[in-house]
Amino acid sequence: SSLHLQTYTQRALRQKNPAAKLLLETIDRKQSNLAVSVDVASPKDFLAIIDAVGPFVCLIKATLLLRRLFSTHIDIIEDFTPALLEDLQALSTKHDFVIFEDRKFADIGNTVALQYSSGVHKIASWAHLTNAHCVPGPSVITGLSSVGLPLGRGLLLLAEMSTKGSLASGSYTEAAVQMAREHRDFVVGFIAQRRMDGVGTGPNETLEEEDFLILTPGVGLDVKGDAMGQQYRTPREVVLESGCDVIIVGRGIYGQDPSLVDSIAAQAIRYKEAGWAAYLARTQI
Ligand code: BMP
Repeated sequence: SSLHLQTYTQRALRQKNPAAKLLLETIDRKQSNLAVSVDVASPKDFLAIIDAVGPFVCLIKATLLLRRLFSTHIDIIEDFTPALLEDLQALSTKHDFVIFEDRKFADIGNTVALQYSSGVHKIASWAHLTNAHCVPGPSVITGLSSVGLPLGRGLLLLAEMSTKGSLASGSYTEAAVQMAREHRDFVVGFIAQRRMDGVGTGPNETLEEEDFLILTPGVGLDVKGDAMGQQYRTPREVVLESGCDVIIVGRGIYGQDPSLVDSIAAQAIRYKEAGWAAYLARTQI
């Protein structure tokens, strides 16, 4: 299957899941396949970075709200809505970007349904997309889908990781793709390092055309990795050579000093242009 050789516009028309459709339409409208990952500890920096990069991105990946401030299962407790969420949503409207909460759900169906719908963050009420590890098996999808599908949300499965020594490879990745195929209405794609077409199918098996979105972290133009196992590839390697759809960039854009708003915007433009050039090269072959 070569659906990724089609344009984002053509692919948006065929998408049935509202969150996936919105992402493809946003990429097309803003001519940007850049997502910025905002992993900073201060809410002030968090909002300032998003405001600076907002015009140049299709998607913002948030993590601060959950992983940095709360530990596991505390997010099931009801009663508190951080004003930060309202600010994030206001910026999403102002700059026209999709919100992806990088929650990496990985528990039994009943627990993930609670974590997704309730608790401090009520993720399902504001995040267009979220993601899950495949470790629990298909029940993690069933649980999340019971909450997210009626709200028009979409799920990405972690099929591969960018880190050195990742265990998400080979038969694990194949199982992730099979799980996604069984829940095509809610699972819209993968966090992965390459296109997943035909992964896990036998040599003579033919599949219905499938168009999973591939969102790819581990992207950098200046360095090859960090001191803790992260590995970077360029937008060209990711989008043109590996057929991925969205580049997710964090420190490559906000760098060492999250308060330097002008240089952050300049870096965002640089990555946006690199990602778009790689896409044009891919679709114009
Ligand atoms: P950075 O570009 O600063 O390395 O950030 C990458 C972001 O993507 C981080 O938020 C990290 O948690 C996330 N990520 C990753 O790097 N590799 C994966 O395989 C999956 C991720 O979610």
